[in-house]
Amino acid sequence: MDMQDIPDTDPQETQEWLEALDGVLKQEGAHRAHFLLEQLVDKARRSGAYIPFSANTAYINTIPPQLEEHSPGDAEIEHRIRSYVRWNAMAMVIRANKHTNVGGHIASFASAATLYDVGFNHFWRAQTDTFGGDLVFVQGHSAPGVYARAFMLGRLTNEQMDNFRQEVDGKGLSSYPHPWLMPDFWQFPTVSMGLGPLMAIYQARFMRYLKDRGFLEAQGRKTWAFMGDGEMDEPESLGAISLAGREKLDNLIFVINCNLQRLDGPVRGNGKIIQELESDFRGAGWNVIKVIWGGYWEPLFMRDTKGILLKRMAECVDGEYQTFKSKDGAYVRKHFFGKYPELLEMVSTMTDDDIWRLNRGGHDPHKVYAAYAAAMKHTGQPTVILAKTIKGYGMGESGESQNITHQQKKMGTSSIKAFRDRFAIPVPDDKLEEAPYVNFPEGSPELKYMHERRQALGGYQPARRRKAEPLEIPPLSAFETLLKASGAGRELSTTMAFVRILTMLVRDKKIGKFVVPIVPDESRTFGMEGMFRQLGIYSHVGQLYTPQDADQLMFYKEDQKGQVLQEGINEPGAMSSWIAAATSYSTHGISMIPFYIYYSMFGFQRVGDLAWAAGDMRARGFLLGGTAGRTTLNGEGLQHEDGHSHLLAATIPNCVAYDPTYAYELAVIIQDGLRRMYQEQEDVYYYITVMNENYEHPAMPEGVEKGILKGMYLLREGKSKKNAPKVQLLGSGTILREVIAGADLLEKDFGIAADIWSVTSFNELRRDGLDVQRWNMLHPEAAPRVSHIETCLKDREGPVIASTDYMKMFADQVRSFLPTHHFHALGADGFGRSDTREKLRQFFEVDRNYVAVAAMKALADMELVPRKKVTEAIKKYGIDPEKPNPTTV
Ligand SMILES: Cc1ncc(C[n+]2csc(CCOP(=O)(O)OP(=O)(O)O)c2C)c(N)n1
Ligand SMILES: [Mg+2]
Repeated sequence: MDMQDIPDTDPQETQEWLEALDGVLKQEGAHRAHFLLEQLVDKARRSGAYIPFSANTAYINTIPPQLEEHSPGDAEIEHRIRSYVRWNAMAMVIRANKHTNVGGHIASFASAATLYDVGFNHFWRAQTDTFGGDLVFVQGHSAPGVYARAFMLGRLTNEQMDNFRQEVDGKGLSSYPHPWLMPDFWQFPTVSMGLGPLMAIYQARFMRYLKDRGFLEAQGRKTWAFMGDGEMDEPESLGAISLAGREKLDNLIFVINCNLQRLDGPVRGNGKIIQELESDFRGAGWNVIKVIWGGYWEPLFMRDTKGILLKRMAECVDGEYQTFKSKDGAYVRKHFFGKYPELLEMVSTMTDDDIWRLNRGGHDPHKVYAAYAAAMKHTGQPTVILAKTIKGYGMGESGESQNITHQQKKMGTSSIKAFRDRFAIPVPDDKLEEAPYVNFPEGSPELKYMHERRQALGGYQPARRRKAEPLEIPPLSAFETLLKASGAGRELSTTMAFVRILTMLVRDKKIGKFVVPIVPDESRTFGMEGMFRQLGIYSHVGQLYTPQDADQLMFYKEDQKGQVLQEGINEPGAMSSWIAAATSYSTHGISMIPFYIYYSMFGFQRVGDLAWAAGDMRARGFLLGGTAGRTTLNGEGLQHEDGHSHLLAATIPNCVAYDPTYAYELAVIIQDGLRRMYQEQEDVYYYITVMNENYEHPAMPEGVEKGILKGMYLLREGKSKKNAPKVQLLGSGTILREVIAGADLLEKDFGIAADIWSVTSFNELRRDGLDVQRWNMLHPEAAPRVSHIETCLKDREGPVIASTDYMKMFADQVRSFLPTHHFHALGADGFGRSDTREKLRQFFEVDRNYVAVAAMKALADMELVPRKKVTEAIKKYGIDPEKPNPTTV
């Protein structure tokens, strides 16, 4: 039963208890009262009473006025600054949309202006030589407010402001925070709702990891994350809050701008988003600070001795609160206070304007300051500030508190005029329509104040660091054992080869300590459990128990200095950890080398949007898609067998993806990745698939390193009698081995010479090919450039047949660079299923037999062999021509 539903069967007794509590509160204070109440509840529970936990407090500010810390700032100057920022943020959207239709948002920042202003003026410390800086996740579509302030500080020009959302010519400003587009300014992309909150939690956790491992000093740095109340609908927004609570991340502060609206309408019209979030966060172990009411309400609270005002505030739902602020003081008097005669009486001496002025907490800089100050001091828990505001604050009839406000990019002249008057902006009537920017002149107290405040906090924000000290990368020879043949009968998978490489890397004197192995509860799947003991699993509190396997060599060791991040069954969290590590060069000036290994199916498909954000953030690190391939992970079936992660990887412009077959290829790829990302500091990241099929690995042939990196090299030259037809066979990953077997069949059964090419990256071949094609199109009279794949195949005879463990589209990517070759791609299209590898490869038509048949058919099409030879091959290899297409069964 809800508290409100329990009837008061003995009001006099209730009164006595309340008076007793009042006495304690007055004489001994809130802490003592809290203690006694907890004792009472505890006693009742121990006596067998069922008293369900309520995580909610009253619908009032968490910090009572007498405990508010006061801002040392000059409130009047700050008000003027904030007013100008508001105006410029609005003006840049209006101006950009006068002659274009690029869009933008006014209402969100209008509701959040005070929340940002107080942070910029008093709390957010910049990165300096001696201080690491606070990390601030700005709500994506509040970006205009941040630009407006930067403009007033002289960090952005008039021209840039006018080119808001017009980036192509290089003088514009990004629609939202995008490090890819403004690499010196924005640190964190946030506009895909939910990713900001999730990534912020893991940034805070990674900051602590770096401190616990001795990379950073304890400086009291904070991660601040701003988000909308509608954004909290995203599972990603709330999905990791228990981790933050459990790990007691007191370096993390969430500010949720509760303007009660999202894009279409109210967030919780029939409820209260602040109360809902309060219980969510409190239940997850957070310190919750509600900033609901502004200072103008205080005289009314003082007179509310019977709690009727509080009762009214508690019963009113968000839908009503929104409607009130879309009307006027008279409406609020009638519909809010008018419900109870006592309340009407309470406001009888107030004018409608006075009633209208009763403000919300998030618009009161004193309340916001007090909340931020309390959050900064709070220890042992992360803090969430739930600030109640008005969406479209100041937009008046053009949108204030209206359901349409989110997408307003234009305002009528009368609204602009009202905005100007409300915030006292010095723009004359005849200029209103063009909404000119306003600035404080050089030498003015306001401009001085703005600069001084930032100087006191170490410098300007936002700001992003592009590079860190390069690392000294081991040469390829460091991986010598992997460059040699594995030896007769010594079979291993590329996953095992990867673990060997990783083990060598963590032992490297120069870079070993920077390596961050990350797993989502899959270490044993990939044979990495040896690292538990060797490196330790990171845990801020160390290990508070004797592990079950303590007597074993490779026991489950948790350690405050542990290097491995074991994220639990949580791919989005593990990916966020990887992003934090992969951007550490920028956020902390320390290049970390994260290797995140997971089931390839639970990679891009599961966390694709985070992978996209990682590209935007210029993340540098390695993603390892383990147990990859539609037919190689054989027994796990439809949900596990990945035949498309490479195609998804290809969608990310700076993700470099490889599908290697042999240990030496893997070593070459990882060594060069380290060089590119940590020595040359290129803003790319790697996706490498590794498999669980065991086989022998040959020694690296002479001179193939460049080809491996470019995407293909000649593995074996076809040998056959003179004038025999020739084919070019391409393969990647484990299916390369089927291709080799297919070549043997062709030679043995039909006397055909097959050259075999190991294609380590169809994705890279395509990028190179497209680049060359483009250049040639634009330089029609110059000597044409030649792509790597053309260089490899242009003088080679015969059709080209490719087979992979991925969809046909994967190999088909290179088709257009071979205009004169007959090209045929085999691939594993369709839903996977469990069976043996052999059966699966037959089912998906990517095995040796299909390679041979496809080659024969291509030769027949080119009239190099008679058609009946193809039929003969089909028969010989036991293929049923009427077998259904695997994509349809
Ligand atoms: C994943 C995702 N879905 C949808 C959107 C489109 N979108 C942008 S803002 C917005 C509403 C945001 O509401 P809220 O979080 O309450 O922020 P406010 O503007 O009210 O501060 C939506 C749906 C998005 N940016 N990202
Ligand atoms: Mg909102």
